[in-house]
Amino acid sequence: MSNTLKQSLGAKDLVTLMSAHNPLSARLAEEAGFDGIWASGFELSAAYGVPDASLLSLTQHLDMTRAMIEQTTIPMVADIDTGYGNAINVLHVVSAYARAGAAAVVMEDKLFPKDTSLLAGGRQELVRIEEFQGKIDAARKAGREHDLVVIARTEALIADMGLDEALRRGMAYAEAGADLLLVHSKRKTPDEIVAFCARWQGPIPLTIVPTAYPDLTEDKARALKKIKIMIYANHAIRAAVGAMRETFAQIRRDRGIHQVDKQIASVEDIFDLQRVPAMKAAEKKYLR
Ligand code: SPV
Ligand code: MG
Repeated sequence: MSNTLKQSLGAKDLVTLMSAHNPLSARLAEEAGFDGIWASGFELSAAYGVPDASLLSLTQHLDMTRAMIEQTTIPMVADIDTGYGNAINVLHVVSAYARAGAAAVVMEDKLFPKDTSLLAGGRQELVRIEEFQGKIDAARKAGREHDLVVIARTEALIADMGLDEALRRGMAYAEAGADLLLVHSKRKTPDEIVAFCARWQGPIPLTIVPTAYPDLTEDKARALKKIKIMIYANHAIRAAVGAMRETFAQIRRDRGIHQVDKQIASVEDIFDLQRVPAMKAAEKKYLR
């Protein structure tokens, strides 16, 4: 089976992914022209109103990822957190995502249950390098039949273990067969990632998540020469929260919907996003 993410990685110098937490947000990301969708664990946790701390089940995340895949045509990159346990869990989990049609999985080297990466004072404990290499090997095996891309993610910088440890882990994960390395940073400026890129001599390209250091634009990422994927990891849910708050507050202020009606998406817009025109065409054809 051909993997459309692999095609994009071959054709483009930088692949951009936008987060989504349901099929509607995934469809909007596709409409905006991103190369793929990031099935974010943080966003889905937030959508359920719970912390991103291994509280959602595999089934909850997998079902939503599958639903998003069914309603979009661009590649889906699934955030599988720690793989829900050890390498045996990974065999089971990655096989399920591959069969659901994910183009790639991102698996991080934190201990299960994890805590979210950008939380000040969060629990950031990493598993041993050998253990994570086994998990990467298991992910590769489980995804091989579907040509799945395996992205190994190190949280060494998130855990304040320093550049040397991040580089050591990155190299070990490349040796274990990861296709790309995601290196995550919580610094407010791009310096740490820029320094990592300068020292990275591994055989695989990098993936970054610039949430904490928004000044690192796509052009700047390209200029670093080592980055192949850029993930905008939580901008769907943050945009949605901002827009809903504003609209709800205005309705309370105005004591009615007369002002907001022209400012928000029309009902017809939602019909289009639901693919109502396609249903109408099908009615003409099949309802007899
Ligand atoms: C996510 O979006 O779930 C991520 C990125 O893994 S972060 O929240 O920054 O850890
Ligand atoms: Mg996540």
